[in-house]
Amino acid sequence: MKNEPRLRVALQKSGKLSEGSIELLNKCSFNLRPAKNHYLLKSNELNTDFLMVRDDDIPGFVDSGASDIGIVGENLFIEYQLAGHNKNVEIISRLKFAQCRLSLAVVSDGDIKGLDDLNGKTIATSYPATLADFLRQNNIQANILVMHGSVELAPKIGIADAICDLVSTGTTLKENGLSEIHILLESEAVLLGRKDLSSQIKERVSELIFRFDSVIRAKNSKYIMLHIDKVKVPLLKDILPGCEAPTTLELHGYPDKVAVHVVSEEHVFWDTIAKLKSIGASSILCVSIDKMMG
Ligand code: PRT
Ligand code: ZN
Repeated sequence: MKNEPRLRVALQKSGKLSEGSIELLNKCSFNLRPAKNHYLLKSNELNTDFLMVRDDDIPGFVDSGASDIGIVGENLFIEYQLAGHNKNVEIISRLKFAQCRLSLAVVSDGDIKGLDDLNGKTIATSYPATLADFLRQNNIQANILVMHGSVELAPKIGIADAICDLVSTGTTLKENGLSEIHILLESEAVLLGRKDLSSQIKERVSELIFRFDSVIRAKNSKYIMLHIDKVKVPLLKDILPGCEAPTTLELHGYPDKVAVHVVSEEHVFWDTIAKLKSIGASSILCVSIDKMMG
């Protein structure tokens, strides 16, 4: 183990991706405890070093070999590719957190109502390559003003007519008197990897992706157990997604009833439980799953 090359993973040090990245890794046994001035975290798990950097540096780190893999928002990777940098890096896994969208937004009570009205106007953004590509594809002639933060301020102070920025809940747009008029792309956190990883590193990356997938699949899944009349079992598949072929066990002393065990990979809400009860299910147990392996 000592002579093996260490797996290098680039993570965002602080920001909207850091908490989700650390939470996911810690559920995979890495036990990371990031601190303010720690830029390099070492773990014995899979012989891994974590490089804590700004997200903007991560695609380049992976591309150049400074790290083997890294977690970024897909939006940032698309920008990196459209800016013409991508040579040796690709998305190797989707991580199902930090969901957001890159949208065009305009002053809510202003003159711009649709895409056509953007001709001749100025749009502020931190994603100039993605915006330029969109404008080109839609035949819109607009100016791009590059800002590295506080993009929502631009229309207010008169330096732009519209913005192209990330939106999650939409609260920031609302607070700044802006309304979304078009979604350019949807994004989530992704794992980037270099295309020419050595076989030793590739093996560990595959193990890491296996662990990520086990945790991600388990996140929304529930293990459900219930008792029900045998004849009602076919009705379960309409209520519980994933219940086409449930495990059933006979209940001692109740020949017409069975215990049903099923993993549902979709959210189980209170109304799901109410529907189960309405077809006569009883002794319903709904259990969170830690990891789903295979
Ligand atoms: O310092 P560093 O360069 O590392 O971080 P950063 O400031 O460049 O990035 P950061 O932490 O803001 O975002 C990192 C990544 O998180 C993005 O590239 C996205 O992939 C993802 N992400 C998910 C978001 C959001 N949700 C998000 N809501 N990134 C930014 N926002 C901002 C958005 O720019 C806007 O200002 O949050 C505001 C809108 O949020 P709502 O909820 O009010 O709509
Ligand atoms: Zn950044």
